[in-house]
Amino acid sequence: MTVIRRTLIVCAVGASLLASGLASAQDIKPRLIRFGYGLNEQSNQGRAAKVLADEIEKLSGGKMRLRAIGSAALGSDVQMQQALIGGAQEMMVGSTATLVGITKEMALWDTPFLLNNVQEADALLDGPVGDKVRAKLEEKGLIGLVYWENGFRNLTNSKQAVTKLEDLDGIKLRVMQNNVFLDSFKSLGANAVPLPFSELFSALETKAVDGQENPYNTILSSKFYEIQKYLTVTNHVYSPWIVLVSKKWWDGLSKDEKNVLLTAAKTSRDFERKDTRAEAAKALDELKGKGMLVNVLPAPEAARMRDKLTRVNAGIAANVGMDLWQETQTTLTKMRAKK
Ligand code: KDG
Repeated sequence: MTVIRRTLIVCAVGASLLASGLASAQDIKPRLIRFGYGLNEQSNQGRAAKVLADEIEKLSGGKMRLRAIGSAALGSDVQMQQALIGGAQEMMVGSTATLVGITKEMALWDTPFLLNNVQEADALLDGPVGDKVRAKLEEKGLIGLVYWENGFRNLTNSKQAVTKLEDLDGIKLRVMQNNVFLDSFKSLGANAVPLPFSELFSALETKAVDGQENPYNTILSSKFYEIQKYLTVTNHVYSPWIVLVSKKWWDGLSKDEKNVLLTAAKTSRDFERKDTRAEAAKALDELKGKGMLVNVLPAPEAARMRDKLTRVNAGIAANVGMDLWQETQTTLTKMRAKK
């Protein structure tokens, strides 16, 4: 059946339903959702966006349709956050680190070496502490549905293997647009350069910056191995992503529509974490296979890094509020005591 013939049939059915009053125009036209993200379609972020779209279509019976638009085509994280607040875009996923300018409590997730493993990450993010931080977004015009996993961050650069902190001296290191990352890497002696993710590949390619830090999956899916020779395993911070909805748009949804989004978001979260972890387990070998020279920061140097980086903790605690900071530490201490 040709497309034209199929379209004509749909129009005819639609017209008859409208005429019969059996369906309003709204019933036929699905509610469209523009969902922006920064990595490419082949990344863990892109795969989870597709799961989210499929789930929303299934749960709504086709009445809601999410269009996943990757590679920062709708703008950087910061630009998309503003578009959601203004109601010009419905949804996005992006880094919690770039949200600190809107909701200071998000800085909690920038705390160097806060989390030892992904089990702690899931428990904290999906528990009372994570809920409290998400809830702070609402007064700023954003609804945080769920956290996805970006992952533990590691250093890459084009100049030399980083085997001691002094090797970072003078390295132009791209960091996310976030003061904790800026201050952290300045304290390590790097020349920290804040840039949106969408500009990172070209900045590395033109040597505007020498290095960056991201999880293995991003280094792989964004092909940083083509322009970064050295990868130093530091796992210096666990980065979440967060799935956001425009509150202006959210407030116009029915209860059922909100439930569809929340249920689909939770399914996408569970898929994304599983997929991200499976990919990360293989990514290091794949990066070696792509020619990257990988070294693990020696333990004494890692201890020096931890000592230097955790000096930002007092500032983070003051920023997020001592109650939230204390609740976070208590939660982690209790989790670790059970081991
Ligand atoms: O949109 C991409 C960013 O949200 C994400 O990858 C954040 O880790 C990040 C970075 O380095 O910008």
